[in-house]
Amino acid sequence: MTHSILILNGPNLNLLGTRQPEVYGPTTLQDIENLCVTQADALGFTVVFAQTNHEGEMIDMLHAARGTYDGVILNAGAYTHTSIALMDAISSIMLPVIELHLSNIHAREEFRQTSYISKVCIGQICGFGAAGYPLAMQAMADYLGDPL
Ligand code: CA2
Repeated sequence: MTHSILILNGPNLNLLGTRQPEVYGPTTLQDIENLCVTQADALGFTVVFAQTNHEGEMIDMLHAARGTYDGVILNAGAYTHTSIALMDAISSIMLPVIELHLSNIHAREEFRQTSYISKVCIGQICGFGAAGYPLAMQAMADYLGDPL
């Protein structure tokens, strides 16, 4: 058996590398997916990488994750700062969820310094750009331990 994880990306992250590279860098979401696949091979994980621009779809995907994946790495984008529904979905699924951000949300505008989801996630990684994704995968591997 191997661990299976979902890496879920939220609104506007499909635009990475194509607009505002001065804010979020030149890396595209496809580049990040490639990094994650490489890290999954190194960790012996099965990984599914997904993105949605829709809050309800993100919640549906989290509900469906229960029973399918061992953990979730979530870059919820701006829904991080707005969505109690997302917080409720995370707490309902009884799976370890790692909150991930490319940027250091604590060093940005005040409205980005609030996260509704931090309290229901096992931890947060932010500020390391695309490198945060493999870091989060390593953290999930450490949290899950050896597969049965
Ligand atoms: O730093 C992160 O990963 C964020 O989750 C990114 C979100 C932002 O709303 C969060 O506060 C922090 C935004 C992603 C938007 O990405 C864009 C990429 C290219 C052009 C415009 C937006």
